[in-house]
Amino acid sequence: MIGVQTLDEFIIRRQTDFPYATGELSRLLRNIALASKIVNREVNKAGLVDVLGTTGFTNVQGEEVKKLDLLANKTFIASLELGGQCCGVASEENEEFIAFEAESSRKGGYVVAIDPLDGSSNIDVNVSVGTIFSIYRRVSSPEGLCKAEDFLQKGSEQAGAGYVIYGSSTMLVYTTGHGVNGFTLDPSIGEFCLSHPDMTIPQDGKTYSVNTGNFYDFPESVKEYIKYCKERGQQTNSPYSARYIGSMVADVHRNLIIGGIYIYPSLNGFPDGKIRLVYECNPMSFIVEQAGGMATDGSRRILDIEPRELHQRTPIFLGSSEMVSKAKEFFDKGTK
Ligand code: AHM
Ligand code: MG
Repeated sequence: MIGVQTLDEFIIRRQTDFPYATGELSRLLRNIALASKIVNREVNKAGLVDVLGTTGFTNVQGEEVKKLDLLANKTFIASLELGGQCCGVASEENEEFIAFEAESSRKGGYVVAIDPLDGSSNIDVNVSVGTIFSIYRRVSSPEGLCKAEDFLQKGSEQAGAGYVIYGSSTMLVYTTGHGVNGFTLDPSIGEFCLSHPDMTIPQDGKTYSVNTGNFYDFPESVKEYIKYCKERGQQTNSPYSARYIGSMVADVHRNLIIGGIYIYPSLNGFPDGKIRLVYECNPMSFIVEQAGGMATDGSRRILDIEPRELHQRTPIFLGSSEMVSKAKEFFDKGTK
C-alpha cells in the first residue's frame, strides 16, 4: 500500500474483522467493482463512440432502453455469473430474475438486485448517472436454482448495498451494515481508493430534491411540505435550496454529503410513484440509514416493506433525519 487504501485492500481488511466470514461477500463486492470500472469506461467515452441514444426497445417498466442501459446490464450480469458467489440476478432492465445455471455459480450463497444504469435519461446530455446494487443472502436451498423468495426479502435483510456514481469523478459507496464508506476511482491506476471513510449524513440539511414539474399531481401533504421548504427563507434565516438532477444516485449522493432530502412521492394516477423498491429504494435506504439518515414511504420505514413483486414501486422520502421527520409531520397530519 502506497499511502492510499484501495477498495480491494479495504474489503480484505474488513473481512478479517469477522472471524466466520467465508470471503464470498468480499469477492462478490470486488466483482461488482470490477464491472463498474468497465461501465465507467463506456460511460466516459459515450460521446465518442456509437453508444448514445436508444435501442428502439422499451423495458418491462415501459421505458425506452438506452444503448448504455443494455451494455451496463450485460456487463454486471456477466461479471456476477462468472464470479461464482452469486446464484442469480434481478435487474431493473429484465422482466424476470435470472437464475444462473452454470455449475460454478448455481450454488452461490447470494443474489443481487441491480439497477445497472440509474438516471439513464441523463446519459445523452452528459449528466451524472449511476449504478445501484443490493445483495441478499440466499434463503432457498442451494441444491436447486435460486427462487423469487431470494429477491423478495425485506430491505432490512440486505447483506450489503451500494451505488456507483459516474460523475465528475467516479465513486463507489457501499455498506455491509457496518457504516458507509466511499471510494473514488483513480483513473491513472484504475483503482477505487478510500476517499470518504465512515460517511455520515448531516442530521439537518438545506437541500430538497424533488421533480416539481409534477407538483399538481402530488398529494396535498407533499405540496404543503414543499411550500414549507420554499417559505422557510422568508420566515427564518435558513433558506432551503432546490436541487434536482434527475439521477437518484446523484441526488442522494449530494444529500449524503451535505445533507438534504430526496422525494419521489405518489402521483395522481400513480399511487406508488416511480421509484422501484427492490432495485433503488431498498439499497439507497440501507446506505442512508447506515449513514445516520432516514427513509420512509410516508408511513412505513422503507426497509420494513415486504416486497410482493420484483418491479414494485413505492413513494420515497429519504435523507437527513430532521428533514425527513419534518416531512413526515405533514403526512401524519393526514393529507396524504
Ligand atoms: P431510471 O432507473 O429508469 O433511470 O429511473 C429512475 C430515475 C431516478 O434516478 C430519478 O430520480 C428519477 O427516475 C427521475 O424521474 P423524473 O424524470 O420523473 O423526475
Ligand atoms: Mg433507476
